[in-house]
Amino acid sequence: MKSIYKEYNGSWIGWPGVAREDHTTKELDQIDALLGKENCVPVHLSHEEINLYYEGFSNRTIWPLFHYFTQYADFNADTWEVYKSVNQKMADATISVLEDGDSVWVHDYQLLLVPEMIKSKKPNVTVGFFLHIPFPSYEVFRTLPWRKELIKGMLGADLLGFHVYDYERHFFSTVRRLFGYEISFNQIHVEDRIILADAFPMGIDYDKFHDAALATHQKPLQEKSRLHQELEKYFLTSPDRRLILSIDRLDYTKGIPNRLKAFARFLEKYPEFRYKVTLVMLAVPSRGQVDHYQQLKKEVDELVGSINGLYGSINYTPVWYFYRSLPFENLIELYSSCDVALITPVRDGMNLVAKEYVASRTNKSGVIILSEMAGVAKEMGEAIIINPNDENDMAESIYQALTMPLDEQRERMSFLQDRIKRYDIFKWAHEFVKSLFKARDIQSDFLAK
Ligand code: GDG
Repeated sequence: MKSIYKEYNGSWIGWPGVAREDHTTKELDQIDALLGKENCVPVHLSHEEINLYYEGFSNRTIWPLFHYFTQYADFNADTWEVYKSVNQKMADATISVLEDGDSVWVHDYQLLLVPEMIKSKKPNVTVGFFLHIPFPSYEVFRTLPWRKELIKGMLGADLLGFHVYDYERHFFSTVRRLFGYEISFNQIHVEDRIILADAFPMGIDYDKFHDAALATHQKPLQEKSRLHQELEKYFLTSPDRRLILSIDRLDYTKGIPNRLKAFARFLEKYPEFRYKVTLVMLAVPSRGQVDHYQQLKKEVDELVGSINGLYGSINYTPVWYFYRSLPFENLIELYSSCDVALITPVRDGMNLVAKEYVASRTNKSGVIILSEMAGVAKEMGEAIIINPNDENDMAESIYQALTMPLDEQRERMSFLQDRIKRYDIFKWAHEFVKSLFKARDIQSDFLAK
């Protein structure tokens, strides 16, 4: 987003990620001054707001509900109140730097009420909104006590963006069922306003990943990171060794236990691959304050332990498990060293890891096993598409990936690379901004009639 807000001479408004009480007034002033130099407008939050708004309503209610984990969704009137008040704070901070004729782009599920809060005070400002997670089916969304308020909030936007058409379709049916507004093609008619909705599959900075992967290969051995040297040694010990990669935030939507169980099933069914195939699993700590995340961590730790206990030996560890985040350089080394990417979310708005893996495969080898529940699956017909709830099928797909002829891998990867390179992050952002201006023009034509 950096390039976009600089290109349009914009301001970046948001929470700087630290609690207000943890800093003195002098430190906060220094933070504000530094951010101000970059045209960033900080909105400071207290511990209580972070707890109830961010960890509370955002991550204990909207996140599980929108990812179809209805049993995890906590419907709590206290967190809802704070969600509203923090959204108002964000809207007020935005309004304070807005002038008539400006455009605003609001991002994601933490700010669903902000579009309407801005629009009601600044009707001559064009508001765009992009949702980075799925929008669920109405049958799931309707369980939320504040369903109408959230939709009203989103409908303050002139343009609503989703990763894929399915999410847009669910949103339309929700709007129709809750408010009965007329919808034709991708336009929602709300009294004297026309609101546009569209799918914008988010891309990545393709060249950044591709160039970094090329640079990694070209480095002399002694300049490579320790991780990379170890990876190369691993392959040297036996040429038929293979690595399968798994990278996510440790989140229950990512299907990490499903993946581990499928890998165990694969080792059980195909013993000839034991000692040859290792699953490299990077799980980045995330939302550790929320209980469901703590339970997931325990489940994953136990599964890794049991697979390594059952199939490991003194010189073979089936799962290399990293519970931490790694620097970008190591991420690239993993992407470019692993033969297979195993990406099995049970729900995922898009999933950028799949695209980053594709961009990093400079020699065009490599296979992606991809859940049909990820938005990215719509753009990746050349991957091996699986249902993450079908352990047997996933185990078979691991076998298929590891035995896929190189020519076929290259053919599939070429198609994927062309597509992901063409619709990269810059194209995505420009397409959104272009549509936002179009939404503004449609609205003014409509009012002029
Ligand atoms: C949400 C939606 C949607 C991961 N580990 C490390 C690291 N990463 C980076 C990856 C990738 C990003 O984090 C993860 O992005 P995803 O898209 O896979 O998933 P979410 O975080 O859940 O993102 C998702 C996305 O928003 C965008 O709209 O695709 O569906 O859930 O970029 O590279 N980066 C570094 N070290 C790590 O250890 N440096």
